[in-house]
Amino acid sequence: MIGHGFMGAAHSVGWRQAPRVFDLPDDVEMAVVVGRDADAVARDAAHWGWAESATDWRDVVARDDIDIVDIVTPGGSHAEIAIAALEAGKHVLCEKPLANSVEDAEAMTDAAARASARGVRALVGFTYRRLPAVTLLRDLIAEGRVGRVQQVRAAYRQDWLVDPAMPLAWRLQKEHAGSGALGDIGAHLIDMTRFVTGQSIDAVSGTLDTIIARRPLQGSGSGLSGVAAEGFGEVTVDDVAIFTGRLAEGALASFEATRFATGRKNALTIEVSGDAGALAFDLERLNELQYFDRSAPEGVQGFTTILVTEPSHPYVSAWWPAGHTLGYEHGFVHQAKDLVEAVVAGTDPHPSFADGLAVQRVLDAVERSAERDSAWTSVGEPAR
Ligand code: 4PW
Repeated sequence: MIGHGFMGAAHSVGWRQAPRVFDLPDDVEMAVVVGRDADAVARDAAHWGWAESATDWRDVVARDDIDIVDIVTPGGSHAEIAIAALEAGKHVLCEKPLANSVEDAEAMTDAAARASARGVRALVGFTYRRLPAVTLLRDLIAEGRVGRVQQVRAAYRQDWLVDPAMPLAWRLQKEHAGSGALGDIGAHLIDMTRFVTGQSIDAVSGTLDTIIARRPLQGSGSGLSGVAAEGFGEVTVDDVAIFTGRLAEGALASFEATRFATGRKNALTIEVSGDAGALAFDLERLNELQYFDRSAPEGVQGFTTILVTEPSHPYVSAWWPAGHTLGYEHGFVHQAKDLVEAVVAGTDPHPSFADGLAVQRVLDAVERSAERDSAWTSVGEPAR
């Protein structure tokens, strides 16, 4: 695993738990975790159960005893590491968003396609796909439970930047993160919309806003918190991204990605409305799915709550008895399980780097739209 911040912790839980909970077709050995600070990465390796730590990812990617490279660094380094790993014949799991630009995402997708022809697999970490309720939502739409999709409403709301004292973390710097709320959390909405509807997003109209343009430099910290150091720096990404998208079969989707939703910590919601029914998911109630069936008798119609905790639901049977709930980390366990199974079976796992590139094209189109007063912008246009 290359990187050892917040996502490093989440992925470590995934690698550790997957072979214990699921009956995987091969062993998982947590071999080595890589970071720039030798002491810090050694501490995390010991804490999370990796056999070794190292400071040079190139040495690790070249090692014969490594089969899978898991990339949990900021987006600016994804392309170089992922392409080197794929070319060295390693299967790759890369955190989202796939890259910081369409150009890098295209190069990665080309490398993944060449690697796939040699039996090497690539997966991009849109982990929320693997929550049982989100997979079930996709399955129910595919079964026709909502009929023709007519509208999608998706929002991802956090508030960790409301405090002006929150320091200038890497997620606020374009060179590391590519974009702000748009790429970090809006990317989840784009992937989830594509996944559950099975449709591409073909055109967008968007607006971006940066509410606090200067912040204290970061002294220490990782994830969504940090401690300030002396001095200030410029925020070079968006704090808020609001956009609409046109799906391939014509439906309109609305998206809001924000780090300024005061009081909302990690609130992701999606609602899909169709001519036969509707389905709604809320990450803060991730063991539930709301379903409205228009064919139910008048007078008893209403959204019903499906508790996605039955052994028949996706991934659930490997965990606890019916009704015993799951949490945030389980998507990472399911991701590790699915990648190991795909590697052993010789199949390409989803979401592929091509899916990651499709998300990147939408992110890029939203930025281009925002630069032109929210003009509707085709996603298929060549990147800037
Ligand atoms: O991918 C996202 C992150 O970058 C996460 O799912 C949540 O928002 C948690 O951290 C950020």
